[in-house]
Amino acid sequence: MNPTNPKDRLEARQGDITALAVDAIVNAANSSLLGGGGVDGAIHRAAGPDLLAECRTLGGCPTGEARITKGYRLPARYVIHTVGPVYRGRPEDRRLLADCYTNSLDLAREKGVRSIAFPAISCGVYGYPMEDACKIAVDTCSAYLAVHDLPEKVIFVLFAADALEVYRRRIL
Ligand code: AR6
Repeated sequence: MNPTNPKDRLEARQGDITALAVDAIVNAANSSLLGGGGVDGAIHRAAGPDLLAECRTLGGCPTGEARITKGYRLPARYVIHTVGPVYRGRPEDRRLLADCYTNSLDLAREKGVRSIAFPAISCGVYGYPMEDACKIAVDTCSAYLAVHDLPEKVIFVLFAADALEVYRRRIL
């Protein structure tokens, strides 16, 4: 157990997640794991075609679960693909989104990942309100870090300045 405040191991930054030289980046994928738009498209473009070839061997991924691949041409060693819920305002949306974070962190820890970066899962095409999703992301990761030494560091990477502000306020 790490005695420090888990929030000291959380950080929010603005930018493009594909540029980050961390041990693992998380992809907000769909259940086919065969690519798409948004951050998924950006990750596949930057990683190159070998990423899609490995994803094809995985047989998809249910909502809330996660799968891990290599990072290929990315600076990150691994990509963890997770499938967020399409937001419908149901109670299970919250649980499924929290599961995305916990299951991604479990896979990272199994591989000895020290630094991991998350995008705002479900906050684009899948329509999750940023404030609610941020609360779930920060609180779930914070609770996880309170009981695990790995990953040492979790970075939330936000595309937009207003999203960054929402995260910064929650982490303080
Ligand atoms: N770096 C960081 N954040 C990004 C980047 C980037 N390069 N590109 C977009 N974002 P979305 P979802 C932000 O739609 O809502 C795909 O087609 C974006 O501004 O990528 O989980 C999948 O295949 C937003 O805040 O993911 C699925 O079909 C956040 O990342 C579907 O979209 C997530 O937006 C998943 O939808």
